[in-house]
Amino acid sequence: MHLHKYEKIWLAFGMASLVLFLIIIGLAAFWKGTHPQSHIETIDPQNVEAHEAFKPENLGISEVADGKYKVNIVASAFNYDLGKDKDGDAVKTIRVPKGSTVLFQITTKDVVHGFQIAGTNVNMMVEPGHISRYEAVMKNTGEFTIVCNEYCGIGHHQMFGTVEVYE
Ligand SMILES: [Cu+2]
Repeated sequence: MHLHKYEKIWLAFGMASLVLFLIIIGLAAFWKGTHPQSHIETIDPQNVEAHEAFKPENLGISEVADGKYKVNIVASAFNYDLGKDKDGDAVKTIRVPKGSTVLFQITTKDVVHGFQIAGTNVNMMVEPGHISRYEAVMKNTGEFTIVCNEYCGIGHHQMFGTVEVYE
């Protein structure tokens, strides 16, 4: 079969772009750790308390095993509910030791929110009716701000929290 010179050039160009895209996806997934959204499990947004993880007493951080933690969060306009401390005040800071594995489980009662821990690989979209999960290893010490990166209304900029990773 005879192929015209220009046809060969375009075929080569097409194949090279495909290979380049696959390399970029591969690097993003395996080197940068980019992950797809994780909201496979559904939940009734009107009644998130019915789910074991989102009962008011189960919100916030809990140690699952040595060096393994679980953080349950309910997002709503314009707050991240991280549970209450022993004085009954709202928790605003989650503290974990360096190198610990933390599973973040989050859902929302109202509108779409974001859950990003700036400076880490944790970045999820939180949609009503879904549970978003991501497990991260906290490799670096410091204070990391939890920010909502999906515009959710007038008080959007007031939605934040802190993750403190200590030595
Ligand atoms: Cu927001």
